[in-house]
This record gives sequence, structure tokens and C-alpha cells, in this order.
Amino acid sequence: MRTKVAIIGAGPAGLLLGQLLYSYGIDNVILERHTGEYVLARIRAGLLEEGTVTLLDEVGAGQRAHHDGLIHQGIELAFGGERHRIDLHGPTGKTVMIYGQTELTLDLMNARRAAGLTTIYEADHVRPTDFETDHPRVSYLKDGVTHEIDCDFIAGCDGFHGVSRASVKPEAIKTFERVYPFGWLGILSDTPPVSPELIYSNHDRGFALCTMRSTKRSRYYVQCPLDDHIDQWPDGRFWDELKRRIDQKAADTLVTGPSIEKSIAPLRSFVAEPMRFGRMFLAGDAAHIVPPTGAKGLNLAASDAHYLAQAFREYYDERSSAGIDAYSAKALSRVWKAVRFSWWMTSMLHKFPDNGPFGARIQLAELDYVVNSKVAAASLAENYVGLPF
Ligand code: RFL
Ligand code: PHB
Repeated sequence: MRTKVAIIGAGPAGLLLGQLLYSYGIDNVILERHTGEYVLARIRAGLLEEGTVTLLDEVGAGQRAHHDGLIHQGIELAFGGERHRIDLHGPTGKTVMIYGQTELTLDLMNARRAAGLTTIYEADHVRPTDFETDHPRVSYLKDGVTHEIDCDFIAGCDGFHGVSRASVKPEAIKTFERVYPFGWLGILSDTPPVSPELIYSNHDRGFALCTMRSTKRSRYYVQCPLDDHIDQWPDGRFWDELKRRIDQKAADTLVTGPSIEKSIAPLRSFVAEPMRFGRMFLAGDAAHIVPPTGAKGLNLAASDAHYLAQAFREYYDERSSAGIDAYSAKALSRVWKAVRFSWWMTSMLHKFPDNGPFGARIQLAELDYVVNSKVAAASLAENYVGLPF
């Protein structure tokens, strides 16, 4: 088989890149290790920047998001028993949209199917090769038979544990990492959200986040030890812990119910540099990971896909390599700012085992400053709604 761009991974980065390329007339094939159903069952992000929604619109997949997504103009920070609102819209003119990653993925999958583009699900042993030459190839095993795709370029959109970054010679890549000493235990429940806007809570017992998927479905997280297992967290224990970490008014109005999903995710900041290796380019979680506190992971996957699609468009339409040459630096410049913001939000809001009482007071001073300084609040808002791309 031959295609212009072979994309590894059918998560948000791969699917969005595929649709953007299609809209520029650039044919592409996606290879995905799992089934489509498996990809759709992963409960992850829930918050889209305006820039991400614009990209969905650009590929004609934004209709359902506009219909079902919830527009938020602010968030709340809770500490010291009180909630304080951060206005997102006032200082930035922008809003964010609550719309689940599963829904966005489904919309992109449907758009891809409608366009008649090839996605090979359950592709085993995917291997990008020869990307340092002018004739890169991707091999894979499907139903016991080995296949090969000849292409002009490979896009590694295969997430943090994917094969693309792992295929690069160690001396060609530099990585930066911070692993946080705790995880997030998340549950999904068919109960109305406790409050119309998201609540990020700093508490002595640890961080908590109240978010949602719709007006009828809530998503809640509590900071937990890294080695905890979900079996240790029956629903009753989760709700009790959440109530203790949020303000009294929220605890009194919280509607609890059976969880329909429960999982623990570790928190990590990670960046690989560069994001280009000859004719292979990394995008999304394949190149970088941020802790979810800033709601940036999915949105970075979207901005990478945008930069990369523009670069390929320039290559094919204008016979110019300027875009592909600039891709890595351009993407990394936005990535590092989101890494910085996510690290900062994480540092300010979580209980760190080694910080002690001094560290806890510094966090409270910082929160107090952020909610009372127009300038600091505007800076948080500017980063939260997403820096331009
Ligand atoms: P994905 O979604 O991991 O998709 C990669 C795809 O590649 C496939 N794959 C392979 N395919 C073929 N061959 C191989 N060898 C392969 N290896 C892997 C995988 O099966 C998969 O289908 O990466 P992508 O596309 O870069 O998208 C990134 C986002 O999924 C991620 O950044 C976000 O979910 C992060 N995130 C959040 N981001 C936000 O912007 N806002 C949020 O509110 C938000 N909340 C979150 C989050 C992530 C969380 N977890 C679980 C880590 C909340 C949580 C709890
Ligand atoms: C979510 O809705 O899952 C969500 C929202 C905001 C975050 C993290 C997760 O910062």
C-alpha cells in the first residue's frame, strides 16, 4: 500500500490530523493497535479550548460539540473553606467548552468513515522504519499477515507508550520529565454536577476537582496515593472523601450515586525534543504529557495536529519545506508554556508529601494572591483558555 502520510494512532491527535490532511487533499492511512470500541471506552479529557473547537469545525466535525457542549466562562478555586471565582471570559474574551474526549473521538471517527478514509484497527507490531531516508515505511501485522505501507511521511500520534518515539535512536532525542508523588482517582456518575462551573479545591487532605460531562453526568477526581487500587475505593468512600475536600455548601448540595467508571491515573510532566526525526513527526501525547490539572493534554494534541497539517499542506501545495522544518520548534514553544502552566496549577493545588506546613502556607498565599489580584487572575485565565496558535 502507498499513501502520503502514514499516521500511527487513532486517538484525538491522529484522527484530527487525518481529517485536516483530508481537507487539504492529502491522502493518509491510520494504523491503530486497538479496536475503535476500545479507543472510545477510555474516559479522559473533558475540556476543550476555543482553538480546539475551531479545528473540529474546520474539518466539519463540530456540530454535535456545539449542540451538546457546555460553554463555561469561569472556574472556581476552593481553599480555606471558601470558593473564589476566576473569570475566564472577562480578561480574555474567550470561553472553554465541556465536551468529553470520547465524544470528540466519536465525531472524528464518524467524519473519517464518511470521507471513506482508511483506518486499520487492531494493527499489531506497527513499526516505523527508514524515516531518516526519503522512503519511510511502516510495517504491521494484521490477522497474522505482515503488511507494509510506503509513504512520504510518518506521523507518530500513538500516545505516551507508543512505538514511534521508542523507534528513535536514543542519541537523537532528549527527554525532560517530572513524576508527581500522587495520582488522581476519577469517577463518572449519572448525577447532576454539584455546581455549574468547575471547582478546583486545595485541601489539607489533598486536591479535589468537580467537573462534568453534561448537566446530568458528573466527573469528580480526588488526589490519591500512587499505589492505591480502585478496589480500595468503593463508591461510599469516594463520596465521603470528596465531601471532606470541598467547601461546606458544595458538600451539602452534592448529589451522589453509583459510579459508572472509576480509574486511577498517575500524574507526569514529560517533553521529548525534538518532535521531528527526518521524515517522522511526533504529535500529542507521543511527544509530551502534562498533568491534567491545567486541562491541556487534549488541546496540545489538537494544536500539534494543526501545526503538522499546515506544514504538510505547505510541502504539497507550495513545494516548500519551511513548514516541516519549523514544526518542532513551533509546536515545542506552545507545549512548554502548557507544561509550565500545568505544573504550576498542580504545584499550587495538590498536597505534596515533602512540602510540610511551610509549603502548605505558601500554596495558600499564592491562591489568595491569584484570586485577589486582577493581573494574576487574568494570567491564569489567559493560560486556561489556551494560548493562541
Ligand atoms: P492517545 O489518546 O493516547 O491516542 C494514542 C493512540 O495510539 C494508539 N497506539 C498505537 N497504535 C498503533 N501501534 C502502536 N504501537 C500504538 N501505541 C499506541 C493508542 O491505542 C491510542 O488510540 O494520544 P493523543 O491522540 O495524543 O491524545 C492525547 C489525549 O488523549 C490526552 O492528552 C488527554 O486525554 C489528557 N487529558 C486531558 N486533556 C485535556 O486537554 N483536557 C482535560 O480535561 C484532560 N483531562 C486527561 C484528562 C488525561 C487523563 N488521563 C487518564 C491520563 C484527565 C485524565 C484523567
Ligand atoms: C475533566 O472534565 O475530566 C477535566 C476537566 C478539567 C481538568 C481535568 C479534567 O483540569
